[in-house]
Amino acid sequence: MSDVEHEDLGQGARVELHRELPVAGAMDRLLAELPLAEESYRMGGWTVKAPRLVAFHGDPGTGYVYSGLHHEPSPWTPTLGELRERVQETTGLTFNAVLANLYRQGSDSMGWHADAEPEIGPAPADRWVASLSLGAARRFVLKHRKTGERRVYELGEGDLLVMRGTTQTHWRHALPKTKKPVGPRLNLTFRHIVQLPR
Ligand SMILES: O=C(O)CCC(=O)C(=O)O
Repeated sequence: MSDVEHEDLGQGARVELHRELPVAGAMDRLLAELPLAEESYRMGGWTVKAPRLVAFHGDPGTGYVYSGLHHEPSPWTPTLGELRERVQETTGLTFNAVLANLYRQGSDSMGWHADAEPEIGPAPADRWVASLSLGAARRFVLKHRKTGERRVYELGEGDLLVMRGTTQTHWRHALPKTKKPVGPRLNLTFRHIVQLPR
């Protein structure tokens, strides 16, 4: 049984942190299973390479747009399927897609954003995202959109951070670069994608 910490961020935003889920060997297996690839996105008329490698997996029909690009899911791999089960059992939530991000070294990062695409849940209070960390520990930061208030979480191997309620409405999050020597970190954000009428 993992330890769990709950944090009420106000305005209906809630974070839940389950420490040290048993995930031994999962990162090595995922590095062999996932088609992790470089991705580019458009920013102010420029094409920019994302500073990380990415793979998107899920049930059929969970394709959606993030970073300005439409993504179709690859099928679940055996290890992703096992981890989805574990995350669902731990949180009591259901997930039908997962975005994998590989941060190869400290200069790989994720900029400020919220997972607030309508496909994550049209009603903001119903959105939930569970982020499972594997490999090297990195700092994950939440910043309130209006007040700039911050929450910093050191996330290591097996830590599962769940953002619930209106967290994506009032807060943005990022995985900053670090100058410290760090090994690779693989993060899995499990999502519940809702089919929107076309
Ligand atoms: O790597 C992380 O912890 C952050 C991932 C993230 O923000 C995302 O997938 O939206």
